[in-house]
Amino acid sequence: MEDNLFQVLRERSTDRLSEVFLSEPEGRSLTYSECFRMSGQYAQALQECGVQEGDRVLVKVPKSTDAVALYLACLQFGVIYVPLNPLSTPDETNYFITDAEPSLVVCSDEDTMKIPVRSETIGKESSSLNKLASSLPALDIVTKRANSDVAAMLYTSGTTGKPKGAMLTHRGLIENARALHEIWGFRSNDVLLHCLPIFHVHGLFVALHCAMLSAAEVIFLQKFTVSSVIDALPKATVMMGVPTHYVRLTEDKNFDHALCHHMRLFTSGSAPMSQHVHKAFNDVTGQQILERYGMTEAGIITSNPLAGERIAGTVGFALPSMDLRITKGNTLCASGETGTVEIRGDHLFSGYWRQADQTAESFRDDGFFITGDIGSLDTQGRLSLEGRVHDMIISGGENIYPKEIELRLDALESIKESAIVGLPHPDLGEAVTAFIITEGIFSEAKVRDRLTAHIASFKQPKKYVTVDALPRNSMGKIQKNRLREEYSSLFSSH
Ligand code: MLC
Ligand code: AMP
Repeated sequence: MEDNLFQVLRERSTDRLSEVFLSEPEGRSLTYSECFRMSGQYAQALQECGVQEGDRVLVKVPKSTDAVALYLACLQFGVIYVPLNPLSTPDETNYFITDAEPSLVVCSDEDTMKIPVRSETIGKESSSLNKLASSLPALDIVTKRANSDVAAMLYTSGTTGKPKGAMLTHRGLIENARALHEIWGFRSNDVLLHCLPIFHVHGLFVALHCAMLSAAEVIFLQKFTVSSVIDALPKATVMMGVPTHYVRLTEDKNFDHALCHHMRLFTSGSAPMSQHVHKAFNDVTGQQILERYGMTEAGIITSNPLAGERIAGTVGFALPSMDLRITKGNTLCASGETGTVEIRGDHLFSGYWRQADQTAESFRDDGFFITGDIGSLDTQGRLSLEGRVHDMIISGGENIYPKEIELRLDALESIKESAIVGLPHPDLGEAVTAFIITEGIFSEAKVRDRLTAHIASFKQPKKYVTVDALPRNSMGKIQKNRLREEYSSLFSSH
């Protein structure tokens, strides 16, 4: 039974069931016992809907306490939780449905998309799954899971532009949660300020599991806004964010030292944080952000220390349970040398859903996973990241793959050719930029409209730059690095 993540999370709150788990500043507060009752009822409801152990349940809903309870219900009942960005377009959603073959899709009542398989809604008392669940007794038993059983599947894009489902096991999630809980010193009187989306590993696993392992309170914000974070900070002790959150906070005149002096920890990750932002945050608050590095396939991989020196520009040491090495081809790099980051450990995913070839390609024979990140280790074992092998863009902590957008643009009559590049952006870290060669009459508004039907809004190019030709090397390959260099100040505020 120890092998079901739900069991591990529930056990930790045995003595604290009447304590607040999720408190929404504008809404209700749920205690641990209320949340587990809700998840037990959702687990019964899943059963009523014909969902069976090992099935996939695809969940495309805005952030809510219901969504958290549904996640826990899926764990408890032994079905695979597949969260989607609620901004996903019908095109994107249909791809995920075809690929994951869920036996149930859960969306919000506002979602007008026609779902080709059984679907239910949550989020309101009148939503179909809420109504069904509230009419049922809570399931108490927890489905036994084996080490390799998959708890959740999160889609992560690929260089081909087709997202792949990373299968995360109960065991892997338990190990990562325990390791983080330990190294970040979580305790029951912590109050976690939760302003992240809950369809990524960061907001769903890293943040929630750390708090749940101490049965601590979570201030559950619907989304990140500077004002809601400033309002909630006085009650919090820990905040987890992406660099864009800290950039925006630091720039606000109401954000100051007094607001943060009681905080014991600010963590950042999911995207690189510049030394400038580290320093600006430190100047305003007197606090040193703890930067850590993770990815969907592995959870958190490295972290700066809680006690001990946190160095801006490095992502710290490998977690105790993680082996990490830097390689160039088949050679191990010496300290200081730059190469590909490879990792091995119990936290790792068990493969890409129905993609045996892609899974095999991402692992070495000795079990190391090739992350696609480039970095170097110093003599003490601190990792510094220096880029990525593939031309993935990270905008505000969201990953965007150029290929997916280029294929859409190239299919339009007014665009002969395109190259999508991430350019430095003071707020988002990188901003999606389209370099295009136009044909006939080009209208940016029309192109945006056409893309809207296919790709989620956060992936839309922030700027279109019309060029006569795209720079190419002697093999004919577009030299995106030249575009990145030449246009590096396109978004700079100065
Ligand atoms: C929203 N928009 C974005 C965007 N987020 N555009 C570019 N990049 C983004 N990240 C667009 C919307 O599509 C919308 O477009 C407009 O901005 C306003 O939407 P919004 O929801 O009001 O945006 P905002 O609140 O400003 O969101 C920005 C943000 C958010 C940074 C607060 O994106 C965020 O919380 N990001 C966190 C992502 C995260 O948790 N990543 C973890 C990945 S896990 P329009 O056209 O409709 O106006 C991982 C592993 C690890 O990487 O290590 O953790
Ligand atoms: P995802 O596929 O959404 O899980 O994103 C994982 C990627 O985010 C990693 O492979 C890194 O490229 C990047 N990432 C995560 N944390 C950091 C960090 N602290 N600094 C730089 N890049 C990071």
